[in-house]
Amino acid sequence: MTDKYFYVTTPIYYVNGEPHMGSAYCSLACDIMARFKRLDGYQVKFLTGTDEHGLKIFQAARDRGIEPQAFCDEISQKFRDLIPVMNLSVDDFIRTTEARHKRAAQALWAKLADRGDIYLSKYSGWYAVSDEAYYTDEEIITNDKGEKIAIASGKPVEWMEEESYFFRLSAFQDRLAEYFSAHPEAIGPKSRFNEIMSFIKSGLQDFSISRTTFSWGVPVPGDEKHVMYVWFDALTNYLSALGYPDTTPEMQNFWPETLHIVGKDIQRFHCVYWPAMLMAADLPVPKRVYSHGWLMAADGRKMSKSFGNFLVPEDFIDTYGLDQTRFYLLRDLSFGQDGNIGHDGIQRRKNELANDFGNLAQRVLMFIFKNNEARLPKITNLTADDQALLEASGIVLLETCRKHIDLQEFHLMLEAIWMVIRQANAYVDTQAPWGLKKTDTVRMETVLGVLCETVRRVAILCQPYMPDSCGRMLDQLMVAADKRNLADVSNEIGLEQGAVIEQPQGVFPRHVAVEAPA
Ligand code: ME8
Repeated sequence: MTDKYFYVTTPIYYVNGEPHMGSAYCSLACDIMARFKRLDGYQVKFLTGTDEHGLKIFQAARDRGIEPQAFCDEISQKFRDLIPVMNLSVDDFIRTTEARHKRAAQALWAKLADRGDIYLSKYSGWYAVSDEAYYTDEEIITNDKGEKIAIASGKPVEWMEEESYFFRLSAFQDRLAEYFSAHPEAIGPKSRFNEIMSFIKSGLQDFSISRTTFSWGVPVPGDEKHVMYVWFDALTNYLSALGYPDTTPEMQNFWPETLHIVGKDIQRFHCVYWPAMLMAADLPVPKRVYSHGWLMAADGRKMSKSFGNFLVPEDFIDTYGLDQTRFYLLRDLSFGQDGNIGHDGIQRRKNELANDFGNLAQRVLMFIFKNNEARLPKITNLTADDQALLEASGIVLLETCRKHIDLQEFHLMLEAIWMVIRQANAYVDTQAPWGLKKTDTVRMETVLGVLCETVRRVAILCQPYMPDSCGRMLDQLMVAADKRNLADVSNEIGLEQGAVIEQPQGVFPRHVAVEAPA
């Protein structure tokens, strides 16, 4: 049993609309982290779920004319349905309307209240329901229709005044600044670190954490006319799923071996409010929070449920394939930055997969099937060229991938793998194994063997991105199910030399343009 633990979480998605490419993108990145770490010998817990309280959800249910719980049940299920559609290796799905979550949120509240970090006061300010956030006078403007809107989100705001509990965030300013100065790796990408540090240093205000104007929320312990502010409740989900407040084995093992992946719009909640709440509860701060960029829509705005300008994963999966979609999203975009997605892009990347990786594997395996009695080749007497390729695809590549994955540099990891794939394709051209068939079959076998070994290693490393396709490629290479871990990528030859293969089937087809009907 391993003693390495890794806990990766998506944000819990609001159930005010159905899942779209933006939610799929974040969940997919978490899935790649989870799969990579499992292959690297970690015990992994991959958590996702839905955020179901607050005024926004209450109003969405009312607009549909159904009870909030029934509304949440229906939309939450759609997020659950995304799991098989995207082949996400989720271990747990949390809903904030579940008893285990309410219990955890109330326990955390009670702990903070006991310590004197929660107090009752009055709140007034500009509230944007769709952001579930208050804004100051400076943070709003009047638009050309005469409506007051939040500058940051463009969403309408209204004046609200209510009795509210506050969390004493101001008391944690110095501790947060000290903590992050000592642990810069706790916030990624690097560019976001400075943003958070200057926000902390600009002075933290206590923030309102309860509401009395509606009741769709977790009741505040000891004062049931208040419900918790949805963000207080929501952030706690990461602990609820581990069994907090009990000292469960999951709490002990997975906290704080945690990576929260979130959109950049909610990094402040995760990098300032959440760590302060944890510090107040005497709990350690998550190892890392990574804020990714946005998928932008063709209209130049963020793809979002409230703008209704989004694509859904099926728009790509049905046309181009699931693994192609997974590959495309993380290969084409730089994860920390905003980016556009579209049909031209995915067609190009699907063909890159087919031409570079698929074609390499398919022509080598087909040649072996036809010309080497379908036996995986024997590798003998390595030349400098052989060694160069084997070294490039061994430990060096594995270490590069580990480094990129730990920084959530998915596109750089794939680029590093692609450099090896390109090197392998160049090696095919220079070694011309097809010609050796007539002149030197021993050398031919070595060249084909080095290529199969390279494909084996690359397929192992690409499994987190394209689990199904790489699995099929490894099947064709006769790689046993228990020999597909990252530890099986080394400078040693792992190929089952001499094993008999079945007729190879192409794993990565090219994109075929469908003619418009005449
Ligand atoms: O913020 N591009 O939920 P949410 C990329 N419930 N990612 C996008 C995206 C886009 N266009 N649109 C959405 C919430 N996302 C809270 C979170 S966590 C304790 C509570 C992704 O449904 C992005 O990761 O509005 C964002 O953080 C997430 O969807 C949740 O958005």
